[in-house]
Amino acid sequence: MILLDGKKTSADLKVEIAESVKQIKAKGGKTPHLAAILVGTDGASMTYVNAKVKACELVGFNSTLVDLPEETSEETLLNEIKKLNNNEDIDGFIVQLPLPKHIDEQKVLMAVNPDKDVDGFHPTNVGRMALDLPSFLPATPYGILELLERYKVETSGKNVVVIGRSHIVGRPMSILMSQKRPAGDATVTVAHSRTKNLKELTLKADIIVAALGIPEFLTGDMVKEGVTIIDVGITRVNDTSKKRGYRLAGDVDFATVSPKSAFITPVPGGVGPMTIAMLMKNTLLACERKN
Ligand code: L34
Repeated sequence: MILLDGKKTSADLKVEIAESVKQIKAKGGKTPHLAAILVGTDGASMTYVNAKVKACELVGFNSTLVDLPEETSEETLLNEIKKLNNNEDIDGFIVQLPLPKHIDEQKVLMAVNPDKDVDGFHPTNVGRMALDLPSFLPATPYGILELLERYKVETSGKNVVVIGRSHIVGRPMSILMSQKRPAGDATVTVAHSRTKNLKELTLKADIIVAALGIPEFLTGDMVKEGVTIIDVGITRVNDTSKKRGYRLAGDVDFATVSPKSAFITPVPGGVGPMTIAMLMKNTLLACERKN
């Protein structure tokens, strides 16, 4: 069993990005600048956004955090997006999800200028991705591709089962892995809550991407020997034995699945840190594209 080490790989990536930034600055180029909008005080979202700001510092980017209260109106949020769209110094920005229920997520994502959409969530970028055109790839799927590539996990002609069809992970992952590209050329099945006989599918899978958000859902009896496992889940489960009062659980039951796996991502330290590194990569790209 080989761990797909997202912590180490993301650290390597950030060193590479920092090197590029150094070269840009040496040539008198513009310092990449990422902004993030956070609405409310969800603990996990705050952790992720803070990690993004810290990563910016590490690679030599400028960063701006737009911190808005939970009760922010949709109109105010759309206005903040407009300001970032029009701010010449901002190369890319994200609106951290999930948003409070009174805000229409679709409307918000559509308001972001596609050239600054470093999350790759705008319909223009999703469409471009689906058509094999250059676009910003959503950071989590992009990070998974990068991990598979760097660890030389063979994907061509393999049976991939993606569990979950979210717009952020499952849907783009299934599109990307079926494309003619590095970490692509796979035969992809998308499973979801209405899928019948999931176990029949997962037992035939060479690679499983678990992105459904149910802690320890995928168990050892559901996978074949030699499988590659990508665990996207990251749920805070109450645990009074921990100082913080919770533990982080993936969608995969690591204890029973890892002994049967050729490759497997841990939680934490797998897909999560890769998401952050690929956001840095997209921001660098956005800055380079502009100049
Ligand atoms: N707009 N919203 C937007 N873009 C995104 O790309 C995200 N996502 C997801 C949630 N909402 C978003 C993230 O940033 C998930 N996500 C994310 C980012 C980082 C980590 C996990 C999820 C991460 O760093 N995880 C660490 C553990 C962090 C902790 O202690 O809680 C890990 O090792 O997995």
